[in-house]
Amino acid sequence: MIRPLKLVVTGPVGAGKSSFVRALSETEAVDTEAPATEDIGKDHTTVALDFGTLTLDGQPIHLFGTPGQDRFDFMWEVLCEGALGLITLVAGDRPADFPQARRILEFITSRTPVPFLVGVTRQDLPRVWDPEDVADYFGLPPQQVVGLNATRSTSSLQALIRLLEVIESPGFHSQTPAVSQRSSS
Ligand SMILES: Nc1nc2c(ncn2[C@@H]2O[C@H](COP(=O)(O)OP(=O)(O)OP(=O)(O)O)[C@@H](O)[C@H]2O)c(=O)[nH]1
Ligand SMILES: [Mg+2]
Repeated sequence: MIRPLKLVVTGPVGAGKSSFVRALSETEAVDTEAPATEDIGKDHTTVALDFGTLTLDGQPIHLFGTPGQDRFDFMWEVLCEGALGLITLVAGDRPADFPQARRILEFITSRTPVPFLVGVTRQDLPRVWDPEDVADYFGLPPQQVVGLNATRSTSSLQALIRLLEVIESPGFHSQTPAVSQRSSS
């Protein structure tokens, strides 16, 4: 049996992590949503993990989604153990959440350097940030940032394929570029 590839999806509250796992999973996705105990702008939030599976070109993939809230940051480390790739989602119409996306990415990649992609969700809505501008924000090459609609399986699959390309190509960042590097580039 081919060993499953472990991939993790993270990002701020409401970025589309659970939607992404649900859109991609060929088995019924496991979610752990519970009523939100603080005002996070929605009723339910992931409190432990999302889990889904799919097979791509014969390769089984195990997809783990993290919670978005800081108070569950211990789960970010637990879920990223042994991960071969990471996708950090951020809602393209919520630039106020970009610093939180950066904090999560830094938290994870400073402990576990891992090839990653940034996914800018809600591309189907008006007035969203382009992936190119988000790449600038993160100080990343444009190939490491992709736009998507996380509620759609074709769009989510394209993002997942891009992550696999990043994993296979040398030369991409597996740690978040320092902020000073960004401003000087
Ligand atoms: N139109 C549109 N809606 C989206 C997209 N991604 C997510 N949503 C919606 O945004 C809301 C939040 O999505 P979730 O998938 O629950 O977000 P999450 O990142 O799992 O949130 P937490 O678990 O609370 O951290 C849901 O109503 C989704 O249907 C997208 O790309 N386009
Ligand atoms: Mg969720």
